[in-house]
Amino acid sequence: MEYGPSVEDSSNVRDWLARNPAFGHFIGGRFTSPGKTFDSRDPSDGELLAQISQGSAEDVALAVKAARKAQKGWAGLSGSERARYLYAIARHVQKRERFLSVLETLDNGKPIRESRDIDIPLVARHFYHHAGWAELLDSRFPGYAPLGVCGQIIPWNFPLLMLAWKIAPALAAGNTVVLKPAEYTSLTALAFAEICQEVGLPAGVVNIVTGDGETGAALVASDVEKIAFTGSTEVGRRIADELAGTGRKLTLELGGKSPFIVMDDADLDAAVEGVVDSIWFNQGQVCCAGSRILVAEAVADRFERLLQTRLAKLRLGAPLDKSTDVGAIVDPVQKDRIVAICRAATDAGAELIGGEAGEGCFIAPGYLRGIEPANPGMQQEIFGPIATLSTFRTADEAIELANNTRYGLAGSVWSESATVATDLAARIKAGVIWINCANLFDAAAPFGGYRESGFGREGARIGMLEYLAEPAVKAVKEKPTT
Ligand code: TXE
Repeated sequence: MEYGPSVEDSSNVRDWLARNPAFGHFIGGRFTSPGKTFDSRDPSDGELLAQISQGSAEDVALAVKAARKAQKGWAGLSGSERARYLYAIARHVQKRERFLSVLETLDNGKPIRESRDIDIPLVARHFYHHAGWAELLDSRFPGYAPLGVCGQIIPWNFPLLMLAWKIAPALAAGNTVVLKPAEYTSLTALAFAEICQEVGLPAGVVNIVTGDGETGAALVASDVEKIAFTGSTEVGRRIADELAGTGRKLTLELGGKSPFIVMDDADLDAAVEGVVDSIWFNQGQVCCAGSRILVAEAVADRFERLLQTRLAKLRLGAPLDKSTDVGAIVDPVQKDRIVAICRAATDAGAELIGGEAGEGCFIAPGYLRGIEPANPGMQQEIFGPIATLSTFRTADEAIELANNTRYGLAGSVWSESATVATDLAARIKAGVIWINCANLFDAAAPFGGYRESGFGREGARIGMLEYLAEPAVKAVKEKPTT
């Protein structure tokens, strides 16, 4: 990859990788020796970054054992003692912000501006927020108890941020965890393990076992008290089947095909900028991406002209270049998937504007126009930088199109009228609705979906409840007084 003058310095990350050519798992506070390994590569140029261990069922069992051994002691600390560790983790993440951003970008292919300005700051914010919940635990959740050991399986689109969404509330509530990162992006989770060591987190409170779906399946089959999963609807369904009847707690955050509705009174320049944040951010590899743009017919031509002008200005390129808007897709397998869905969409009559597949893992941002509601491009999650564009005449028609999906994760509404926007927002069947904005996240705002987007919420008070066991109701029969 050719690097210009605005390329972020990656020398300290490369030194760290040179010192760590192969990683073991992080179990009981220490790194194990690497076992059977697989390659972790920079998707933008295929460079080998490190060897990652493929976790076996035995590795998972050792990690669960370490987590179980640590759990009573961790739960026995007062909430404010646990908060001290979470605050320390947040501060260490901030201290290593540049390092973690570069590592995330190298491993995942996302633009450095995004990992530096969005992913890593949100990671720190998530730990700060949940340190607050640890402090408040006894007063806000009297009688509640931690679940025990939580198994957590995360995807590759926001690797360290998804780790924070899982680990921070679990620890605040007094649980210990075994987390499995996605096989494409394990490196920031392993750097996070170092942070756990640096802050002196008691051994076994956080355990990280790397590997692919087989490692994940071993974690699901173990005797942990809860599984928290973020990933594909297909794997989520399999996990739900497996846990059915076991009484173990489960939360699932799965795919989406979220509507992005532009009304005829919307600020069109702002709405076009919203599309950039919504579907071209992170190469469209965002579960809540506003991937179906629905525009009022009266403003559709003007909106599309503005959209094309903005699209032409997006810079596709080296993820470490600070001027890059759209980086690399995480892996060739995912790139092929995106290309295949786009082909199915054009075969079914849609026209693809932009969206050319380039060398390696690059796909230019684009959108599908002239697309029918039943077209596979309109129904399947593309999980790439390709939106669909269609029009509607009335608000009722907009809602009908918006809800014509098996998913229900998010939605975005653009209108200058608060009444119109809030009315539409209330009629979209989705867990998160943004008005005149898109893809804004905060630890204090619960996140999660309905239908095939999964169930359970992450973040805020409701997210804490997903990691706590309700108090038992105790009835005492009083003796009659004589
Ligand atoms: O997902 P998987 P993939 C969607 C998106 C994407 C598609 C496929 O449409 O194109 O899914 O991506 C672990 N038991 N999303 O194949 O396989 C796996 O190792 C337990 C949306 O990467 O679901 C990884 O850690 N775990 C999504 C995690 O599950 C298993 C984010 C996700 O991988 C397992 C990612 C098994 N049997 C993909 N098989 C979102 N909601 O944001 C795999 N895993």
